[in-house]
Formats: sequence, structure tokens, C-alpha cells
Amino acid sequence: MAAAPGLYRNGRSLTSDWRMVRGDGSVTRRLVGLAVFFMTAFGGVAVASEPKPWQLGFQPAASPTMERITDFHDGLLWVIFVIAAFVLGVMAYACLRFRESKNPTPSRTTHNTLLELVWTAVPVIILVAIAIPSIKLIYSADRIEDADMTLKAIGHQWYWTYEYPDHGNFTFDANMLSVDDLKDTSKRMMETDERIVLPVGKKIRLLITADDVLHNWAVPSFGIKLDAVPGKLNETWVQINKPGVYYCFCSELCGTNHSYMPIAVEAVSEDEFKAWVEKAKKKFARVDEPARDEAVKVARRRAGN
Ligand SMILES: [Cu+2]
Repeated sequence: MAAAPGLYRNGRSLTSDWRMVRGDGSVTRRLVGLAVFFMTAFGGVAVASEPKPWQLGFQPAASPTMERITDFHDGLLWVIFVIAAFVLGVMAYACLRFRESKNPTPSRTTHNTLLELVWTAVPVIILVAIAIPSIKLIYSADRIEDADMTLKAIGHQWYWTYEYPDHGNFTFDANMLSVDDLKDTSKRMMETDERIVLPVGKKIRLLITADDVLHNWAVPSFGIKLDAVPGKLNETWVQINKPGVYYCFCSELCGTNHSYMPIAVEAVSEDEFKAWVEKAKKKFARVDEPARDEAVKVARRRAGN
């Protein structure tokens, strides 16, 4: 489990604890107080955005990009609705108005220049009107100029490695938790042994690549789904709006254990993030250090000292 400052109890597990001991008044009171404290203090750290049964639409947006994607999607639905209703109306009108009994001698008209111009121009105008905000959105999601920090994700068969280059350049692997290691609040096949911890409200540059085959780093509520390509560094960014844990999976078929390399992101306040970084620096290896030490050892061995 990641070393983020004690955040792993949520309201549900406390409720079940409370049910077991409610015979004792003082314990009950204390536990209820504790539950209220935890829910107030860490309530937001439970799963922030997740799919729900019978859900329609996207998971709740947790980044400016996803908010824009959601708005754009909702706007497009109206465009589709108006076009579909118009076409259906025209077809219904034609079927009724020009049916054989009502219109026994059909017109032999084959061309109408104005009509043909209109039915060519109007769809073009609609497509251009859709393309402009769509391209703007693609560019805004593409990269960020003034990032506050960088996170690098490297896909492997079948786990992710993360690097924090601006925070001591430490690195760690995130493997899926096996069923035996699941905690009562963990999500099966979605939880990792080490979560990515990121600060809320900061602009975070994401660099994504792979070590072996194509993978894909995706988090729906951030509006991110980006290929991890060996030998290529893909870039995007995220600014997380609200604290919580966000889950997803590798989203590119990458081999036998493709479905066993989840992504778990824990968004915390800036202070909590700083505290986590201090712990993480001690707990995890530096990207450059082991190689440098090794190089020094090899050089010393060669030199015989
Ligand atoms: Cu993969």
C-alpha cells in the first residue's frame, strides 16, 4: 500500500465496525464520533469517481479536460438529436404527403440546384461548427506549457512503473494487489500495491512510454487515454479538481496479463503530497543513483582500488 498519510478507512467499513459493537453505549458513541471525524476529514479520499450500476454518460469529471469533454459530448448529443428528428420528420412527411393514394401522378422532377446546394452546404457548416471546438479541445488536452510538476509512467508486461523527476527522481513499480492482499476497502483487480499520489489543483505534466509492447495509460475521470509506445514519449496533462482515488486499467491489449495492470491514482492536498514525497524519497529507489553507484563500482574494480 502506498505511503500516503493514513487515508484508507472509509465510511462503509466504519459503519460495519459500529454495527458489531453497538451494544456498548460508550464504545458506540466513540465510534460514531470517530466515523464522523473520518468522514469529515477523509470523506473525499474514498473513491472519487467510479462507474455506477445503470449509469448513463461518463464518470463524473475530475479535471478541466474531462469537464470540457463532457460538455462537448452533451452538446453533440443535442446536435445529433436535432438532425435525427429533422430527418425523421422529413421522411414521415414524404411518406404521408406523397403516398400513392394521395399523389397518384408523381412529379418527374430530378434536379433542383438550390436544394442540392443547401443539402451540401448545411452539413458542411454543421461539421465545421463541430470541428472547431473539437480541435481546440484536442490541443488543450495535448500539453501544458506551465506545468507545476511531472509524472512519468512506463508500461511493462504487466505492471506500471512511475517516476517523479521533479521530486527527487524516485521511482517505483505499481503491481496489482492479489486477492489475498486485498484490504476491506480495496477494489478487486483495481487496487495496486503502490498508488500514484498526486496533488490536487496542480498542473501535472504526464509523460507516458512503454518498455516492451504497446500499453495505454487511461483514467476516465481525468479525460485521459494515451498510448504508451516503446521508444516514444507521449505527453498530456491533468489538473485534478477534487481529492480521492481514481482507478482505471491498461487500455491497450498488451498480452496475457493485460487485464491485471490497473492504475490507481490518489489525489491529495498539497501538504499531504509533500509529506508523501518525503516518505517516498526514503522508501523508493532513485532513478539515477543505483546506476551511478554501479558505474563507480565497476570503474573502481577496473582500477583495482
Ligand atoms: Cu498493458
